[in-house]
Amino acid sequence: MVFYRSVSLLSKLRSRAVQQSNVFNSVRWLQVQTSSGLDLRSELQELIPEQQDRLKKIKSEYGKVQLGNITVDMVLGGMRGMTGLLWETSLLDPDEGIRFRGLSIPECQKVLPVAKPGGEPLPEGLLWLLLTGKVPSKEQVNSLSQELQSRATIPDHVYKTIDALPVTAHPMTQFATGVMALQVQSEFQKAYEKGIHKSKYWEPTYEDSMNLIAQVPLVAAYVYRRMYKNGDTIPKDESLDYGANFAHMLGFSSSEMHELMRLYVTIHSDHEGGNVSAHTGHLVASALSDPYLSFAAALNGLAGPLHGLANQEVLLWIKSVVEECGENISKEQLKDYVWKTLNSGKVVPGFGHGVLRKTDPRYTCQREFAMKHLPEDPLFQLVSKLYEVVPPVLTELGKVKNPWPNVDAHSGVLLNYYGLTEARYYTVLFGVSRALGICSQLIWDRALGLPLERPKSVTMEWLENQCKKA
Ligand code: CMX
Repeated sequence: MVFYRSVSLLSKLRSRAVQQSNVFNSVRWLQVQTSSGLDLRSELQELIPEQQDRLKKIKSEYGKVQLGNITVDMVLGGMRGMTGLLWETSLLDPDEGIRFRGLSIPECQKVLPVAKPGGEPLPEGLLWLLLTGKVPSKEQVNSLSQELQSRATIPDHVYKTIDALPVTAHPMTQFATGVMALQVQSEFQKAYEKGIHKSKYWEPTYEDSMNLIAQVPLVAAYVYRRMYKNGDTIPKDESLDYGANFAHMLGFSSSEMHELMRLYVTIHSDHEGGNVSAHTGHLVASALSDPYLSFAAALNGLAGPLHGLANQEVLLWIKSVVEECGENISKEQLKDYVWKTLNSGKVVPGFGHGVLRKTDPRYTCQREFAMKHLPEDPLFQLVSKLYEVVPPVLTELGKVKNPWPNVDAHSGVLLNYYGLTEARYYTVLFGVSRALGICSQLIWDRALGLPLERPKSVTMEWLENQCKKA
Protein backbone atom coordinates (compact mmCIF):
# COMPACT_ATOMS: atom_id res chain seq x y z
CA MET A 1 0.00 0.00 0.00
CA VAL A 2 1.12 3.54 -0.64
CA PHE A 3 0.08 6.46 1.49
CA TYR A 4 0.29 10.08 0.54
CA ARG A 5 -0.64 13.42 1.92
CA SER A 6 -2.78 15.74 -0.16
CA VAL A 7 -1.57 19.23 -0.97
CA SER A 8 -4.49 20.85 0.85
CA LEU A 9 -3.78 18.88 3.99
CA LEU A 10 -0.20 19.97 3.83
CA SER A 11 -1.02 23.64 3.66
CA LYS A 12 -3.45 23.22 6.56
CA LEU A 13 -0.73 21.51 8.52
CA ARG A 14 1.80 24.21 7.73
CA SER A 15 -0.38 26.86 9.26
CA ARG A 16 -0.40 25.03 12.58
CA ALA A 17 2.20 25.30 15.30
CA VAL A 18 4.76 22.91 13.96
CA GLN A 19 6.69 22.32 17.14
CA GLN A 20 3.67 20.61 18.72
CA SER A 21 4.59 17.04 19.45
CA ASN A 22 1.17 15.79 18.45
CA VAL A 23 1.20 17.57 15.11
CA PHE A 24 1.41 14.37 13.16
CA ASN A 25 -1.55 12.82 14.92
CA SER A 26 -3.74 15.63 13.67
CA VAL A 27 -3.06 14.79 10.03
CA ARG A 28 -5.44 12.68 8.05
CA TRP A 29 -3.89 10.17 5.71
CA LEU A 30 -5.31 9.22 2.38
CA GLN A 31 -4.95 5.77 1.04
CA VAL A 32 -4.47 5.32 -2.69
CA GLN A 33 -4.51 2.24 -4.84
CA THR A 34 -1.98 -0.49 -4.27
CA SER A 35 1.17 0.23 -6.17
CA SER A 36 3.43 -2.45 -4.84
CA GLY A 37 4.36 -3.45 -8.39
CA LEU A 38 5.52 0.04 -9.27
CA ASP A 39 9.17 0.97 -9.20
CA LEU A 40 10.43 4.50 -8.70
CA ARG A 41 10.96 5.16 -12.39
CA SER A 42 7.42 4.11 -13.28
CA GLU A 43 6.05 6.32 -10.51
CA LEU A 44 7.95 9.24 -12.00
CA GLN A 45 6.81 8.41 -15.50
CA GLU A 46 3.24 8.76 -14.28
CA LEU A 47 3.84 11.96 -12.34
CA ILE A 48 5.80 13.91 -14.93
CA PRO A 49 3.03 14.81 -17.43
CA GLU A 50 0.80 16.05 -14.62
CA GLN A 51 3.57 18.26 -13.19
CA GLN A 52 4.49 19.54 -16.67
CA ASP A 53 0.87 20.68 -17.14
CA ARG A 54 0.91 22.28 -13.71
CA LEU A 55 4.01 24.32 -14.57
CA LYS A 56 2.54 25.34 -17.96
CA LYS A 57 -0.60 26.54 -16.18
CA ILE A 58 1.40 28.58 -13.64
CA LYS A 59 3.35 30.18 -16.51
CA SER A 60 0.34 31.02 -18.60
CA GLU A 61 -1.96 32.18 -15.78
CA TYR A 62 0.48 33.84 -13.39
CA GLY A 63 3.53 34.61 -15.50
CA LYS A 64 3.28 38.35 -14.90
CA VAL A 65 2.53 38.26 -11.16
CA GLN A 66 5.22 40.06 -9.13
CA LEU A 67 6.79 38.20 -6.21
CA GLY A 68 8.60 41.12 -4.59
CA ASN A 69 10.91 44.00 -5.23
CA ILE A 70 14.63 43.73 -5.66
CA THR A 71 16.56 46.20 -3.53
CA VAL A 72 20.17 47.31 -3.81
CA ASP A 73 20.79 45.52 -0.49
CA MET A 74 19.69 42.25 -2.07
CA VAL A 75 21.99 42.73 -5.05
CA LEU A 76 24.92 43.54 -2.77
CA GLY A 77 23.93 41.00 -0.13
CA GLY A 78 24.41 37.75 -2.02
CA MET A 79 20.80 37.73 -3.29
CA ARG A 80 19.47 37.13 0.26
CA GLY A 81 15.69 36.96 0.29
CA MET A 82 15.39 37.21 -3.48
CA THR A 83 12.89 34.66 -4.74
CA GLY A 84 14.40 33.44 -7.97
CA LEU A 85 14.53 29.66 -8.20
CA LEU A 86 12.13 26.79 -8.65
CA TRP A 87 13.01 23.88 -6.33
CA GLU A 88 10.38 21.21 -5.88
CA THR A 89 11.92 18.73 -3.46
CA SER A 90 12.03 20.84 -0.30
CA LEU A 91 11.18 24.24 1.14
CA LEU A 92 12.86 26.11 3.98
CA ASP A 93 10.95 28.25 6.44
CA PRO A 94 13.09 30.67 8.48
CA ASP A 95 11.38 29.67 11.74
CA GLU A 96 10.32 26.08 11.37
CA GLY A 97 13.15 24.82 9.18
CA ILE A 98 13.18 22.37 6.33
CA ARG A 99 10.26 20.42 4.94
CA PHE A 100 10.93 17.64 2.47
CA ARG A 101 7.96 17.63 0.08
CA GLY A 102 5.95 19.21 2.87
CA LEU A 103 7.10 16.93 5.66
CA SER A 104 9.16 18.25 8.57
CA ILE A 105 12.01 16.17 9.99
CA PRO A 106 9.96 14.85 12.96
CA GLU A 107 7.19 13.92 10.50
CA CYS A 108 9.68 12.11 8.27
CA GLN A 109 10.93 10.26 11.34
CA LYS A 110 7.37 9.14 12.00
CA VAL A 111 6.23 8.15 8.53
CA LEU A 112 9.20 6.99 6.50
CA PRO A 113 10.04 3.29 6.64
CA VAL A 114 12.70 2.27 9.15
CA ALA A 115 15.14 -0.61 9.48
CA LYS A 116 13.97 -1.50 12.96
CA PRO A 117 11.01 -0.49 15.12
CA GLY A 118 11.41 3.00 16.53
CA GLY A 119 14.51 3.54 14.42
CA GLU A 120 15.63 6.33 12.13
CA PRO A 121 14.25 6.74 8.59
CA LEU A 122 15.87 4.87 5.75
CA PRO A 123 17.45 7.34 3.29
CA GLU A 124 15.98 5.35 0.40
CA GLY A 125 12.51 6.30 1.70
CA LEU A 126 13.50 9.94 1.77
CA LEU A 127 14.81 9.65 -1.80
CA TRP A 128 11.47 8.21 -2.88
CA LEU A 129 9.68 11.04 -1.08
CA LEU A 130 11.90 13.73 -2.64
CA LEU A 131 11.35 12.35 -6.12
CA THR A 132 7.65 11.61 -5.98
CA GLY A 133 6.17 13.59 -3.09
CA LYS A 134 4.78 10.28 -1.81
CA VAL A 135 5.65 8.25 1.25
CA PRO A 136 6.76 4.81 0.09
CA SER A 137 5.90 1.47 1.63
CA LYS A 138 8.59 -0.68 3.24
CA GLU A 139 8.45 -3.01 0.21
CA GLN A 140 9.09 -0.15 -2.19
CA VAL A 141 11.98 1.03 -0.06
CA ASN A 142 13.45 -2.47 0.07
CA SER A 143 13.28 -2.78 -3.68
CA LEU A 144 14.87 0.65 -4.09
CA SER A 145 17.64 -0.47 -1.71
CA GLN A 146 18.26 -3.47 -3.92
CA GLU A 147 18.19 -1.36 -7.05
CA LEU A 148 20.80 1.00 -5.59
CA GLN A 149 22.92 -1.97 -4.55
CA SER A 150 22.76 -3.34 -8.09
CA ARG A 151 23.97 0.00 -9.47
CA ALA A 152 26.77 0.24 -6.90
CA THR A 153 29.85 -0.83 -8.80
CA ILE A 154 32.42 1.62 -10.05
CA PRO A 155 35.03 1.39 -12.79
CA ASP A 156 38.60 0.78 -11.74
CA HIS A 157 39.87 4.02 -13.25
CA VAL A 158 37.96 5.95 -10.56
CA TYR A 159 40.19 4.45 -7.87
CA LYS A 160 43.28 5.07 -10.00
CA THR A 161 42.29 8.70 -10.53
CA ILE A 162 41.94 9.20 -6.77
CA ASP A 163 45.23 7.37 -6.23
CA ALA A 164 46.96 9.93 -8.47
CA LEU A 165 46.34 12.53 -5.74
CA PRO A 166 48.58 12.76 -2.69
CA VAL A 167 47.01 10.83 0.18
CA THR A 168 47.20 14.04 2.19
CA ALA A 169 44.93 15.92 -0.26
CA HIS A 170 41.77 17.14 1.45
CA PRO A 171 39.11 14.39 1.48
CA MET A 172 36.69 16.68 -0.38
CA THR A 173 39.27 17.12 -3.16
CA GLN A 174 39.64 13.36 -3.42
CA PHE A 175 35.88 12.83 -3.30
CA ALA A 176 35.04 15.44 -5.94
CA THR A 177 37.85 14.05 -8.14
CA GLY A 178 36.33 10.57 -7.82
CA VAL A 179 32.90 11.92 -8.79
CA MET A 180 34.41 13.62 -11.84
CA ALA A 181 36.05 10.33 -12.78
CA LEU A 182 32.63 8.63 -12.63
CA GLN A 183 31.41 11.08 -15.27
CA VAL A 184 32.83 9.01 -18.13
CA GLN A 185 29.86 6.67 -17.71
CA SER A 186 27.25 9.43 -18.16
CA GLU A 187 24.17 8.16 -20.00
CA PHE A 188 22.95 11.72 -20.46
CA GLN A 189 26.11 12.77 -22.26
CA LYS A 190 25.92 9.74 -24.57
CA ALA A 191 22.24 10.31 -25.30
CA TYR A 192 22.82 14.00 -26.00
CA GLU A 193 25.61 13.19 -28.42
CA LYS A 194 23.20 10.84 -30.21
CA GLY A 195 20.65 13.66 -30.49
CA ILE A 196 18.03 12.72 -27.86
CA HIS A 197 14.78 14.72 -28.03
CA LYS A 198 14.43 17.24 -25.20
CA SER A 199 11.20 15.62 -24.00
CA LYS A 200 13.29 12.57 -23.08
CA TYR A 201 16.10 14.37 -21.22
CA TRP A 202 14.84 13.25 -17.84
CA GLU A 203 15.31 9.57 -18.66
CA PRO A 204 19.13 9.46 -18.96
CA THR A 205 19.25 12.07 -16.18
CA TYR A 206 17.36 9.59 -14.02
CA GLU A 207 19.81 6.80 -14.91
CA ASP A 208 22.84 8.98 -14.17
CA SER A 209 21.32 10.25 -10.94
CA MET A 210 20.46 6.82 -9.62
CA ASN A 211 23.89 5.51 -10.56
CA LEU A 212 25.53 8.48 -8.93
CA ILE A 213 23.51 8.15 -5.73
CA ALA A 214 24.33 4.43 -5.64
CA GLN A 215 28.03 4.96 -6.31
CA VAL A 216 29.02 7.97 -4.19
CA PRO A 217 29.20 5.91 -0.96
CA LEU A 218 31.78 3.64 -2.62
CA VAL A 219 33.88 6.61 -3.71
CA ALA A 220 33.55 8.22 -0.29
CA ALA A 221 34.42 5.01 1.56
CA TYR A 222 37.43 4.50 -0.70
CA VAL A 223 38.72 7.97 0.17
CA TYR A 224 38.25 7.29 3.89
CA ARG A 225 39.98 3.91 3.86
CA ARG A 226 42.77 5.24 1.62
CA MET A 227 43.45 8.19 3.91
CA TYR A 228 42.97 6.71 7.34
CA LYS A 229 43.05 2.90 7.12
CA ASN A 230 46.07 2.22 4.91
CA GLY A 231 43.95 1.62 1.85
CA ASP A 232 42.39 -1.45 3.41
CA THR A 233 38.99 -1.27 1.69
CA ILE A 234 35.82 -3.09 2.76
CA PRO A 235 33.48 -4.49 0.07
CA LYS A 236 29.83 -3.50 0.10
CA ASP A 237 27.37 -5.74 1.91
CA GLU A 238 24.36 -6.31 -0.33
CA SER A 239 22.19 -7.34 2.59
CA LEU A 240 22.39 -3.85 4.08
CA ASP A 241 20.40 -0.72 3.33
CA TYR A 242 22.01 2.44 1.92
CA GLY A 243 22.96 4.13 5.22
CA ALA A 244 24.08 0.97 7.00
CA ASN A 245 26.10 -0.22 4.01
CA PHE A 246 27.86 3.13 3.81
CA ALA A 247 28.79 2.92 7.51
CA HIS A 248 29.88 -0.68 6.94
CA MET A 249 32.18 0.25 4.01
CA LEU A 250 33.72 2.98 6.16
CA GLY A 251 34.43 0.29 8.76
CA PHE A 252 31.66 0.72 11.33
CA SER A 253 29.56 -2.24 12.29
CA SER A 254 27.64 -1.16 15.38
CA SER A 255 23.89 -0.96 14.90
CA GLU A 256 23.84 2.49 16.57
CA MET A 257 26.33 3.83 14.02
CA HIS A 258 24.15 2.35 11.28
CA GLU A 259 21.18 4.19 12.75
CA LEU A 260 23.18 7.40 12.97
CA MET A 261 24.21 7.11 9.33
CA ARG A 262 20.58 6.59 8.25
CA LEU A 263 19.58 9.73 10.14
CA TYR A 264 22.63 11.64 8.93
CA VAL A 265 22.05 10.86 5.24
CA THR A 266 18.35 11.64 5.56
CA ILE A 267 18.67 15.06 7.18
CA HIS A 268 21.61 16.40 5.16
CA SER A 269 20.11 15.51 1.79
CA ASP A 270 18.27 18.66 0.81
CA HIS A 271 17.76 22.23 2.06
CA GLU A 272 15.79 23.92 -0.73
CA GLY A 273 17.54 25.39 -3.76
CA GLY A 274 19.37 28.56 -2.75
CA ASN A 275 22.20 27.18 -0.60
CA VAL A 276 25.59 27.10 -2.28
CA SER A 277 25.77 23.38 -3.10
CA ALA A 278 22.18 22.95 -4.27
CA HIS A 279 22.22 26.15 -6.25
CA THR A 280 25.54 25.27 -7.87
CA GLY A 281 24.29 21.84 -8.92
CA HIS A 282 21.12 23.37 -10.35
CA LEU A 283 22.99 26.18 -12.13
CA VAL A 284 25.54 23.90 -13.75
CA ALA A 285 22.83 21.42 -14.77
CA SER A 286 20.88 24.25 -16.37
CA ALA A 287 23.54 24.29 -19.10
CA LEU A 288 22.57 20.63 -19.68
CA SER A 289 25.76 19.49 -18.01
CA ASP A 290 25.10 15.93 -16.88
CA PRO A 291 24.45 14.98 -13.22
CA TYR A 292 28.10 14.01 -12.59
CA LEU A 293 29.42 17.37 -13.78
CA SER A 294 26.70 19.20 -11.89
CA PHE A 295 27.11 17.26 -8.65
CA ALA A 296 30.92 17.57 -8.70
CA ALA A 297 30.46 21.34 -9.00
CA ALA A 298 28.02 21.26 -6.08
CA LEU A 299 30.59 19.39 -3.98
CA ASN A 300 33.16 22.09 -4.60
CA GLY A 301 30.72 24.61 -3.15
CA LEU A 302 29.94 22.32 -0.22
CA ALA A 303 33.67 22.23 0.55
CA GLY A 304 33.67 25.89 1.64
CA PRO A 305 33.93 26.65 5.39
CA LEU A 306 30.83 28.86 5.44
CA HIS A 307 28.81 25.93 4.04
CA GLY A 308 29.47 22.19 4.36
CA LEU A 309 33.03 22.38 5.65
CA ALA A 310 31.60 23.93 8.83
CA ASN A 311 31.03 20.41 10.23
CA GLN A 312 34.78 19.81 10.12
CA GLU A 313 35.45 23.25 11.59
CA VAL A 314 33.05 22.65 14.48
CA LEU A 315 34.75 19.49 15.71
CA LEU A 316 38.22 20.96 15.28
CA TRP A 317 37.09 24.06 17.19
CA ILE A 318 35.52 21.94 19.97
CA LYS A 319 38.72 19.93 20.23
CA SER A 320 40.74 23.13 20.50
CA VAL A 321 38.47 24.23 23.35
CA VAL A 322 39.10 20.92 25.14
CA GLU A 323 42.83 21.10 24.50
CA GLU A 324 43.07 24.57 25.95
CA CYS A 325 40.52 24.41 28.77
CA GLY A 326 39.68 20.73 29.35
CA GLU A 327 36.36 18.89 28.95
CA ASN A 328 34.86 20.32 32.12
CA ILE A 329 35.17 23.92 31.00
CA SER A 330 32.82 26.27 32.84
CA LYS A 331 30.25 28.37 30.99
CA GLU A 332 32.21 31.52 31.87
CA GLN A 333 35.41 30.10 30.40
CA LEU A 334 33.50 28.94 27.34
CA LYS A 335 32.07 32.42 26.86
CA ASP A 336 35.60 33.85 26.99
CA TYR A 337 36.72 31.31 24.41
CA VAL A 338 33.86 32.27 22.07
CA TRP A 339 34.81 35.95 22.40
CA LYS A 340 38.44 35.08 21.77
CA THR A 341 37.40 33.35 18.51
CA LEU A 342 35.30 36.34 17.45
CA ASN A 343 37.94 38.88 18.40
CA SER A 344 40.50 37.07 16.29
CA GLY A 345 38.28 37.74 13.25
CA LYS A 346 36.87 34.23 12.89
CA VAL A 347 33.32 32.94 12.85
CA VAL A 348 31.95 30.57 15.48
CA PRO A 349 31.40 27.50 13.30
CA GLY A 350 28.05 25.76 13.47
CA PHE A 351 26.10 28.88 14.42
CA GLY A 352 24.15 31.23 12.18
CA HIS A 353 22.39 30.71 8.88
CA GLY A 354 21.57 32.56 5.68
CA VAL A 355 17.83 31.80 5.96
CA LEU A 356 17.01 30.13 9.29
CA ARG A 357 16.14 32.35 12.23
CA LYS A 358 15.62 29.66 14.88
CA THR A 359 17.47 26.53 15.97
CA ASP A 360 17.90 24.28 12.96
CA PRO A 361 15.62 21.21 13.29
CA ARG A 362 18.50 19.19 11.85
CA TYR A 363 20.42 20.22 14.98
CA THR A 364 17.48 19.36 17.22
CA CYS A 365 17.05 15.84 15.88
CA GLN A 366 20.76 15.14 16.29
CA ARG A 367 20.54 16.46 19.84
CA GLU A 368 17.64 14.07 20.47
CA PHE A 369 19.71 11.22 19.06
CA ALA A 370 22.55 12.16 21.44
CA MET A 371 20.21 12.36 24.43
CA LYS A 372 18.94 8.89 23.60
CA HIS A 373 22.26 7.19 22.84
CA LEU A 374 25.15 9.14 24.37
CA PRO A 375 23.84 11.46 27.09
CA GLU A 376 26.99 11.18 29.19
CA ASP A 377 29.47 11.83 26.39
CA PRO A 378 31.67 14.76 27.49
CA LEU A 379 31.78 16.30 24.01
CA PHE A 380 27.99 16.12 23.74
CA GLN A 381 27.80 17.90 27.08
CA LEU A 382 30.15 20.54 25.75
CA VAL A 383 27.93 20.97 22.67
CA SER A 384 24.97 21.40 25.04
CA LYS A 385 26.86 24.08 26.95
CA LEU A 386 27.65 25.85 23.68
CA TYR A 387 23.92 25.86 22.93
CA GLU A 388 23.47 27.96 26.06
CA VAL A 389 26.59 30.11 25.76
CA VAL A 390 27.00 31.00 22.07
CA PRO A 391 23.60 32.52 21.11
CA PRO A 392 23.73 35.33 23.72
CA VAL A 393 27.30 36.17 22.70
CA LEU A 394 26.42 36.30 18.99
CA THR A 395 23.38 38.41 19.86
CA GLU A 396 25.59 40.76 21.82
CA LEU A 397 27.81 41.12 18.76
CA GLY A 398 24.88 42.99 17.28
CA LYS A 399 25.10 42.04 13.61
CA VAL A 400 24.40 38.29 13.50
CA LYS A 401 20.89 37.70 12.15
CA ASN A 402 20.60 34.19 13.53
CA PRO A 403 22.55 33.31 16.69
CA TRP A 404 21.19 29.74 16.84
CA PRO A 405 23.01 26.51 15.98
CA ASN A 406 22.78 24.94 12.53
CA VAL A 407 23.11 21.32 11.38
CA ASP A 408 26.91 21.38 11.53
CA ALA A 409 27.06 22.30 15.23
CA HIS A 410 26.09 18.77 16.22
CA SER A 411 27.06 16.17 13.68
CA GLY A 412 30.76 15.93 14.58
CA VAL A 413 30.35 14.89 18.20
CA LEU A 414 28.01 12.06 17.22
CA LEU A 415 30.43 10.71 14.60
CA ASN A 416 33.35 11.18 16.97
CA TYR A 417 31.54 9.19 19.67
CA TYR A 418 31.17 6.18 17.38
CA GLY A 419 34.82 6.29 16.33
CA LEU A 420 34.69 8.38 13.16
CA THR A 421 37.10 10.87 14.64
CA GLU A 422 38.71 12.28 11.48
CA ALA A 423 37.05 15.70 11.32
CA ARG A 424 38.55 16.64 7.93
CA TYR A 425 36.48 13.82 6.44
CA TYR A 426 33.10 15.02 7.73
CA THR A 427 32.12 17.13 4.73
CA VAL A 428 32.40 14.04 2.52
CA LEU A 429 29.55 12.48 4.51
CA PHE A 430 27.51 15.64 3.95
CA GLY A 431 28.35 15.32 0.23
CA VAL A 432 27.13 11.73 -0.02
CA SER A 433 23.83 12.78 1.49
CA ARG A 434 23.50 15.85 -0.75
CA ALA A 435 23.55 13.57 -3.81
CA LEU A 436 20.00 12.50 -2.89
CA GLY A 437 18.56 16.00 -2.85
CA ILE A 438 20.50 17.57 -5.70
CA CYS A 439 20.00 14.63 -8.06
CA SER A 440 16.27 14.39 -7.26
CA GLN A 441 15.82 18.01 -8.24
CA LEU A 442 17.99 17.59 -11.36
CA ILE A 443 15.63 14.88 -12.59
CA TRP A 444 12.74 17.28 -12.16
CA ASP A 445 14.71 20.12 -13.77
CA ARG A 446 14.94 18.04 -16.93
CA ALA A 447 11.42 16.63 -16.68
CA LEU A 448 9.96 20.13 -16.39
CA GLY A 449 12.26 21.53 -19.07
CA LEU A 450 13.63 24.24 -16.79
CA PRO A 451 15.71 26.75 -18.72
CA LEU A 452 19.32 27.85 -18.70
CA GLU A 453 19.87 29.98 -15.59
CA ARG A 454 21.02 33.47 -16.50
CA PRO A 455 20.36 36.24 -13.96
CA LYS A 456 21.33 39.82 -14.77
CA SER A 457 24.41 41.35 -13.21
CA VAL A 458 25.23 45.05 -13.00
CA THR A 459 28.24 47.24 -12.20
CA MET A 460 28.59 49.67 -9.28
CA GLU A 461 28.36 52.50 -11.83
CA TRP A 462 25.09 51.11 -13.14
CA LEU A 463 23.74 50.92 -9.58
CA GLU A 464 24.81 54.49 -8.79
CA ASN A 465 23.22 55.82 -11.96
CA GLN A 466 20.04 53.85 -11.42
CA CYS A 467 19.73 55.02 -7.82
CA LYS A 468 20.33 58.66 -8.71
CA LYS A 469 17.43 58.42 -11.14
CA ALA A 470 15.15 56.79 -8.55
N1 CMX B 1 30.16 33.75 13.98
C1 CMX B 1 30.63 35.00 13.79
N2 CMX B 1 30.05 35.91 13.00
C2 CMX B 1 28.92 35.54 12.38
C3 CMX B 1 28.35 34.27 12.54
C4 CMX B 1 29.03 33.35 13.37
N3 CMX B 1 28.59 32.11 13.56
N4 CMX B 1 27.23 34.20 11.81
C5 CMX B 1 27.11 35.39 11.18
N5 CMX B 1 28.13 36.19 11.52
C6 CMX B 1 28.42 37.52 11.02
C7 CMX B 1 28.68 37.46 9.52
O1 CMX B 1 30.01 37.03 9.25
C8 CMX B 1 28.38 38.89 9.11
O2 CMX B 1 29.50 39.69 9.48
P1 CMX B 1 30.02 40.91 8.53
O3 CMX B 1 28.85 41.82 8.41
O4 CMX B 1 31.16 41.46 9.29
O5 CMX B 1 30.39 40.27 7.23
C9 CMX B 1 27.22 39.26 10.03
O6 CMX B 1 27.30 38.37 11.16
C10 CMX B 1 25.87 39.13 9.40
O7 CMX B 1 25.75 37.80 8.88
P2 CMX B 1 24.32 37.10 8.76
O8 CMX B 1 23.49 37.91 7.83
O9 CMX B 1 23.78 36.82 10.10
O10 CMX B 1 24.69 35.70 8.14
P3 CMX B 1 25.03 35.34 6.61
O11 CMX B 1 23.76 34.99 5.92
O12 CMX B 1 25.87 36.40 5.99
O13 CMX B 1 25.94 34.07 6.79
C11 CMX B 1 26.60 31.96 7.61
C12 CMX B 1 25.42 32.81 7.15
C13 CMX B 1 26.10 30.55 7.84
C14 CMX B 1 27.66 31.95 6.52
C15 CMX B 1 27.17 32.55 8.94
O14 CMX B 1 26.18 32.52 9.94
C16 CMX B 1 28.42 31.86 9.41
O15 CMX B 1 29.52 32.22 8.96
N6 CMX B 1 28.29 30.82 10.33
C17 CMX B 1 29.43 30.04 10.71
C18 CMX B 1 29.78 29.03 9.63
C19 CMX B 1 28.74 27.93 9.56
O16 CMX B 1 28.33 27.36 10.56
N7 CMX B 1 28.31 27.60 8.32
C20 CMX B 1 27.41 26.47 8.09
C21 CMX B 1 25.98 26.88 7.70
C22 CMX B 1 25.13 25.67 7.43
C23 CMX B 1 25.59 24.92 6.21
O17 CMX B 1 25.48 25.49 5.09
O18 CMX B 1 26.09 23.80 6.31
